[in-house]
Amino acid sequence: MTIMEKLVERGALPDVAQLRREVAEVVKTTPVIDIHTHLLAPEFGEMSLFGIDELLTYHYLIVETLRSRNITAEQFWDMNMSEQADLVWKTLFVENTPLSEATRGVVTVLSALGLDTGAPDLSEARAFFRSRSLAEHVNVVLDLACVSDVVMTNDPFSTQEVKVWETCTDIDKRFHATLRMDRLVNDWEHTVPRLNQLGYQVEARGSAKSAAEVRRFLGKWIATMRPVCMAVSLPAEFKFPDNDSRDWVLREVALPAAQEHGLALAVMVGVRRGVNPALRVAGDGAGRADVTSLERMCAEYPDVRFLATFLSRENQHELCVAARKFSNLMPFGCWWFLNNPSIITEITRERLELLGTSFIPQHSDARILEQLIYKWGHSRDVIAETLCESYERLLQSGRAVTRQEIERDVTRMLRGNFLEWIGGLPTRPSTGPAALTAEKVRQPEEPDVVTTY
Ligand code: RAT
Ligand code: ZN
Repeated sequence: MTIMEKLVERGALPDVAQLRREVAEVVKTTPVIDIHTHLLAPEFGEMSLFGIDELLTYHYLIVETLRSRNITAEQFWDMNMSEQADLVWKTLFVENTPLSEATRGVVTVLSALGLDTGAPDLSEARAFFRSRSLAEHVNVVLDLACVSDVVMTNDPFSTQEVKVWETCTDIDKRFHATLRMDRLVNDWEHTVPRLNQLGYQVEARGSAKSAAEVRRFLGKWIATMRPVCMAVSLPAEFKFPDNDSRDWVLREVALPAAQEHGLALAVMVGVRRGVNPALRVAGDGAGRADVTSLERMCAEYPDVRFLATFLSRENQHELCVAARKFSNLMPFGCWWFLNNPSIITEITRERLELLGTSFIPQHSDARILEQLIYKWGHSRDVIAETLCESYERLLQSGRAVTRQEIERDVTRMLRGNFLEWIGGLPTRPSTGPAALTAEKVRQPEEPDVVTTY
């Protein structure tokens, strides 16, 4: 008996066409845990975004509209949301062909929901979304996207969000929190007075007492939100170690909190905020970062589990190499400007070659509910194709895989690695606001700062 005959006897798939079909099916039907989104559960009310107007005014599409139309950013921002959505539709979908990834995404969503992808205007789509109940719609979308769990981005300084955490008794259990650290880590100067207003005695000049106070603040929010992890975006020029307030907050607050509460820290490196401020939420850019800073953090904090993604294409290979050196480092996702089929293909290939299945191939970064349909649909196609190539190469080398092995590999990448990293999904108590937090939440009424995270 040949080796291949032995493998076939054990259920392996030596036929390439069949292998491809099985891989495509497994990747399509394995429910994913979406480890980074900006979605909020329906209980967050108007902060939970869905529908055609939200889809079309997604910041990725705003910049594309401004490139194809003779209109200034100021003129665009002066319009109301439905006028903006009408203009985006007319510009990118009627007068131009929706070839970019973000425009094709809208097409994928419309066709999944049975809506006309070539409509002259938005009346049909608007009527459709008006007729939906949000609760039912969430189920349909999660089902179509095959997403079992959504990880939100939660800002403990957002007055609007805090009100919900304070009062809502039962937040949809499929939606999990992330404690977002950007304001603390990246905007310490403005965060100090805010913490003081909230009753925490913190001074701008870092002291042991200040650090303890901020950790007390985090402890309260960890008890309330039960986050799956903490997360922070970092600029392209991020250095570790450094002599700035960011270094102090990381060393004295964030990393000790990760150790104390056993929480992983997700770092998203390489953003250049406000490259073109006139574009507001759409004005951020990308820059090449220094992966050795992350390596130093992993080496100094071996007991902290890091999830990491870099925004620059040029950092991807170094990230894979760093992950080979540090088993407390988990690469994840193809972030933001990298979330395009050509780049996802390249990054996923590279990761498979260097790390096997020990990485998390994608997150959606969805801000609007229905984006889950396209972001996962498009990424799954690429992940399946890339996996097929790897299995085919393996077959050429003399090892055929079984359907069970394909399922094991895909499940590991789409959910297992994350679950293992965070030690399982936490459960939130659902017995009412009093149980959510021991301490009364004090939030002065203040308009929320508009952020891109
Ligand atoms: O992808 C995005 O929508 C960006 O605007 C950012 O929010 C980024 O993903 C982040 O989390 O900072
Ligand atoms: Zn994001």
